[in-house]
Amino acid sequence: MADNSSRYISNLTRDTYALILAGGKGSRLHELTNWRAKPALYFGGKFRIIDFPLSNCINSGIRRVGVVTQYKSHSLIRHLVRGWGHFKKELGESVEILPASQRFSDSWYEGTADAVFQNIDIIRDELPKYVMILSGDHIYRMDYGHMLAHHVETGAKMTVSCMSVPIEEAAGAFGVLAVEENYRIVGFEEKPANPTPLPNDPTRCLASMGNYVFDTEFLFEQLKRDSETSGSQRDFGKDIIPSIIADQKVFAFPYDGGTDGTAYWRDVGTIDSFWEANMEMVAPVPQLNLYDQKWPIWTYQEQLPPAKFVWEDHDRRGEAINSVVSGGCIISGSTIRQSLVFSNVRVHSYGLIEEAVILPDVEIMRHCKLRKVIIDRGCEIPEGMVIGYDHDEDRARGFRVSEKGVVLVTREMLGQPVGGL
Ligand code: ADQ
Ligand code: ADP
Repeated sequence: MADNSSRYISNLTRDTYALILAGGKGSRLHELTNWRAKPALYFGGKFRIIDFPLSNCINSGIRRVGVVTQYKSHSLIRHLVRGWGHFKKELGESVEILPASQRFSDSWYEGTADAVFQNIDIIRDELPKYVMILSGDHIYRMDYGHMLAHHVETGAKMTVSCMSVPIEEAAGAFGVLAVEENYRIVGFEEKPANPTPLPNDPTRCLASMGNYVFDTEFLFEQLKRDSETSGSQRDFGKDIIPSIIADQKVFAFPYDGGTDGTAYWRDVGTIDSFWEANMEMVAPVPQLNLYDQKWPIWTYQEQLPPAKFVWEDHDRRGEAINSVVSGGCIISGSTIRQSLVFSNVRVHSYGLIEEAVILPDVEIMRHCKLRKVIIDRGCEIPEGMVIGYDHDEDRARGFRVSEKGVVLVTREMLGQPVGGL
């Protein structure tokens, strides 16, 4: 790199406005996203998915951020206000919520490009040189400063972050790029059924991570042009990128995991991938290090007493092994293994909980056995209930059993009231 000093990059990040797209439906997560947008989904024992791109912005030195919301936004907005509402405009920092409000047209946000188009005036007010458009749906850590430096050094008008993934993972799921040796993008297909493999590896292809850097004026021109193009679905992947790669300098930025070289990036689009990504967090040495003080993941930090483990006079200890347990929890006389227990969870005696993702405010009564489950926020698991051992029985009780045998339980499935939390 010509000049990759931190001062050079900090000038770029200061001159950047980031827009996090957090309005998608996330329909393959079924009941987990019935009432909350996918970016508001809980993750990693303490966080919500949106905390990852937001923390990446702050840690990269991008301090002006807009979060575009649309579907099921109540829980997301509540989290943003509580956890991300303390930035000071006077210091040049802000996290703004940009709900679809029909300011420019009679319609809600159509595709992702329209979601940006409808906020052009807000971006213009900030006078940024670069606009970074980020997906609010992914779990990863990335220094966006490196991507900005790459954008400037290649002289690109638009840069797309990408990583190599197995062909079968990309098919129908990701935008797939073809690049020249210098990473100039020469081909792009949005979610092709048969992705074009990398020239040097027939088993893998180059997938778009859905994160883009634009020169601001170029972005505005393209959005305006697209808004006047009939038949456009107003989407970056479907319309904007394919329409500009032939004539404009559009480059790919290969993501290699950033500072520590570990390329961790997860799109938790299904019940199974959500459960698996959570399980990765309780591996003895996870690929994504949440304990790195140089790259903290910020979130809404509720004031709660410390987690407590109780061993009373009977024979069962309250214990958790290869697990994370958040504040406000009391684990009494039960064993928890390889699980994530979010805040304010109570587990009563004689239970065995394994490979479980227990969202906040859950109460598990005595003598329960849970294996390979996701328990949604606020559920009360009745005394003696066994979940995850007999899938026919799980289904008969109205629980959702995923393709890979993860059992999802919500308050509605248990016939429990949804209010009062
Ligand atoms: P997808 O993630 O499938 O593909 P999309 O559903 O458009 O694309 O979502 C992108 C982001 O925008 C998500 O964070 C979503 O929440 C948000 N979003 C979607 N519709 C929105 C709307 N109307 N208003 C506001 N926000 C909205 C994209 C790219 C692919 C790339 C993958 C990587 O199109 O090329 O491979 O991301 O996951
Ligand atoms: P989160 O756990 O993500 O904070 P909540 O459980 O608080 O989300 O739900 C978000 C919003 O959806 C709230 O306004 C809540 O009242 C509403 N909600 C949740 N579940 C239901 C339901 N089953 N029926 C109607 N509204 C619901």
